[in-house]
Amino acid sequence: MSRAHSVELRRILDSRGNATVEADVLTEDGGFGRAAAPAGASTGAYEAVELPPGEAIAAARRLAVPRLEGTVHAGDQRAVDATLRGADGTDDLSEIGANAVVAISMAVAKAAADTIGVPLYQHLGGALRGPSSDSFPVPLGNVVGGGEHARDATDIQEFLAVPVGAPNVVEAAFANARVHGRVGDLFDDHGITAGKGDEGAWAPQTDDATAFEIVDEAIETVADDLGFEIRMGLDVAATELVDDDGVYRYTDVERTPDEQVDYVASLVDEYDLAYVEDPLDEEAFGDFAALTDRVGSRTEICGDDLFVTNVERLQRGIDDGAGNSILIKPNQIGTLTDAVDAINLAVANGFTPVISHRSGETEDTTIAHLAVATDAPFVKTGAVGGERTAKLNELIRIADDAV
Ligand code: 2PG
Ligand code: MG
Repeated sequence: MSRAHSVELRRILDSRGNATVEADVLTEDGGFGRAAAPAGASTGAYEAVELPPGEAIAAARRLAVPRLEGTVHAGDQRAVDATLRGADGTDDLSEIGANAVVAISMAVAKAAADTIGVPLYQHLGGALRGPSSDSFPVPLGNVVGGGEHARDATDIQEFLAVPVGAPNVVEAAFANARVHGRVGDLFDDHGITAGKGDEGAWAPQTDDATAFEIVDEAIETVADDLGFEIRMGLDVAATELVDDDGVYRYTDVERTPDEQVDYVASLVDEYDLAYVEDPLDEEAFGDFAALTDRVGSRTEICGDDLFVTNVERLQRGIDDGAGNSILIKPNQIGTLTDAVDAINLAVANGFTPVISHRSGETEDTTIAHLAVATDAPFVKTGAVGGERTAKLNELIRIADDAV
């Protein structure tokens, strides 16, 4: 194994034009890794703490870098991440900042992979785990969105294309791009103005009901053209809709928690939804359980703000039957080890892990490798836009290695 020789940090631009943290790691044997932290807009209250990048970098240089350089073996990710946690000393990484911590954690993993000359997915998954051509993470493609990701658009944050019948990841990625294109044409045909939101999805000046009809039609047309099944998914991001009194406030309608459960269950039936993320508030374990009880046998009820990639919150969800799926965002919890622990706990308990980007992204492709390494059934990457296609194109390249 090779020790970390140097850890350098800098501020770079993310896809929204905000500053984020990038880390460069060099090992003693010349392995190099570079990674950058993404950032959320609809962040959960229980996420690890992101600091202003300048502060995070200064704190990391003072507290973490001296403990890593010349000391820790880059190939021992668990030891690297324990060192990062020890240097920070808080549960929510508020001393160093989860943005600096996750950038270093991911950059070390890449440097370790480079040192031994293997792809990152192979290093993360253990030497034996490679991609297989018949099992690949299905990309969830964001084709229409609003909420915190776009002004004057839908209340529901993300309408997703889910190409469950695609024969391989290449066909799946192109199917999502095609649905995105078809949706744009349909908005045009209907005279609906649509810009683009933070993740490249159309941000139409219309209501959720119209968006459902248009996405449904686009998916049906593209599925017919391509000859495989594509379904619809949602990220409701309901925490952003709920007020202090617990009522879900949409532009034209209010729903009590019980009505919200009924509404989402009716959407699952009406649109045959394959996936529903954060249909309820981040505190609403009981309502998640009620919804999962009703529709969990035919769709993924995924906790993002609910679980924040945190094993303690996930364990509560498992105990309560709240959801049957967990969104995995490494920056939500801070290290790759924590993210992998959440994936393993999920899989051991029949919960589906979904590896995810953030609305503020960079060209970093770590999540593509993490999805392949852990054999995750889904990866949420967006459908179009350079920082989104960076991940999709990396999945396509990885697929070339498949046996
Ligand atoms: C989400 C994400 C990514 P954000 O809610 O799932 O789509 O958005 O990064 O803004 O939390
Ligand atoms: Mg979400």
